[in-house]
Amino acid sequence: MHTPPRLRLTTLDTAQLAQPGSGAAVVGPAVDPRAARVGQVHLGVGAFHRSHQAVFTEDAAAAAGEDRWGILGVTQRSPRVVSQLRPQDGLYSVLTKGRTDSSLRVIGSMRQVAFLQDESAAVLDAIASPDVTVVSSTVSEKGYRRAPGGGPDLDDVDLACDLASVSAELDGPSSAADVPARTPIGALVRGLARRMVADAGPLTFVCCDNMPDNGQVVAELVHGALDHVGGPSAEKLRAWVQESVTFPSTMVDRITPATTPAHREQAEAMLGLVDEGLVVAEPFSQWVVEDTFAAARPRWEFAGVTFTSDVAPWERAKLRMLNGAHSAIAYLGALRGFRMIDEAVSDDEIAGAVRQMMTEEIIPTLVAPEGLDLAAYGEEILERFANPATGYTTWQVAGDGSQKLPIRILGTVSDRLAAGVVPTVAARAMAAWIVFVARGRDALGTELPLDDPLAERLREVASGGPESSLADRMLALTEVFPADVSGHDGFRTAVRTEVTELLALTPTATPS
Ligand code: CS2
Repeated sequence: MHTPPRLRLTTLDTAQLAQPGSGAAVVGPAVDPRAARVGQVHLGVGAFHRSHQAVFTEDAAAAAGEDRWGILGVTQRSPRVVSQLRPQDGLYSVLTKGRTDSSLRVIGSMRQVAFLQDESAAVLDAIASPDVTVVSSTVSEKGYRRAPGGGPDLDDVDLACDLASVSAELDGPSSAADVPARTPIGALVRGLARRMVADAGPLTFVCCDNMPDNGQVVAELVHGALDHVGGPSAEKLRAWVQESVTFPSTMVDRITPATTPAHREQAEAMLGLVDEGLVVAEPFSQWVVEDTFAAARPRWEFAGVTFTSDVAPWERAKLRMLNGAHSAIAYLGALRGFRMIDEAVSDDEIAGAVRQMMTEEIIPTLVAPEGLDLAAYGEEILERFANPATGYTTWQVAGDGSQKLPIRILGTVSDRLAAGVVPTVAARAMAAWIVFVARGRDALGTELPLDDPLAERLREVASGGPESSLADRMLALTEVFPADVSGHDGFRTAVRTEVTELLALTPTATPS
């Protein structure tokens, strides 16, 4: 069979695609990729960044007629994205899948890609370049290497190694400064040191991960990390960062499932080119950003981004309503044997429970952001989840529960307990996670993956005693449950009851 050529600048020229906004189902970039210079460095160039911020940045640059907002996308976990995008001159497409229609758009804003471990110097130099005034990140909750109480985890060997190299950056060019950076925060701090030495001016760091007060979280990590830098110029660096670097908080939202071979086939048929960097997303896309920039930024407001002086109500509503519901559906659905989120949400019992959690347990803990009707927001979220074309798996959302659940569900639980009410549906969702971890298989007997940075510890605790005390053993995990939640008798009882019920739903493992 004839394989079409790969997407790259030359084949893009030949394809002669329509312009975005033309209404065509397949469109080309909104900017001329050849003209765009790098003005933004992004740490964590996974599917989400490519379906979300990179598109907003491209639209903003196009609307403002600016060619200075190309992106250098950095990957730190594996070189895969580099091997997908470099042979394509940074080009990739976003396949948008609504309930009935699909459309495809080639994005031209990703101008360079780098694998941190191998190309550390280029990344640090970019952070130190006067052309770059924005560094952003999507490295997932666990990528920040945060200590349980906040601040940098200095027991993390990679982060400690990065911080040990900061003073070498301050001493100017030396062999120590050639040690590859290993972590996002480490690369940022080293890059900032290089930037101060180069006198390249102020910079804004835009965190785009699903964490409350995400800007503040990174600010604390960076300032905390700097407290551990020694040497004669360390104090100067601390003062410079304080003065020259801001960390606005953001709320980001676009469902971006893992790309499957079927998506690739569909995209190839639409584009007539092979795209190894393809990402898939739902039509909805939202970005709310705190307006505290230290230097120039893309005119994202031209691309539909909301700027506000207070992102917190937006962030909290999104994390608790959308992500909280997503996680609840993922665990309850996976245990029942549903592989897809849309299938799980079409189950009346699951949808009913999640709707009840939103209206009775989550909404009372929220202050509605201006112009947002929370009840309608909840329904819109359930509709987005029910879009079968999006194709998100329960297993994917179920990953990293130990990192996600404290943020997504336990905040609601704390607030409801403080108000004197035991949130029983949230207790069921937490119980579903506990049984997901402990049983490791669904109602049909299929094995469930435990993809979590604490997997080993979770397994150890889950299997460390009889089922009758499973709920209590898991509730005692201080890495996950805050004391006000685990110490609450009413909540413990609710979780115990739900765990017993859910255990009865799933068969025990057959000894191998
Ligand atoms: C999801 C999110 O994978 C997950 O855990 O809940 O990534 C979700 O799809 C996005 O936050 C939507 O904006």
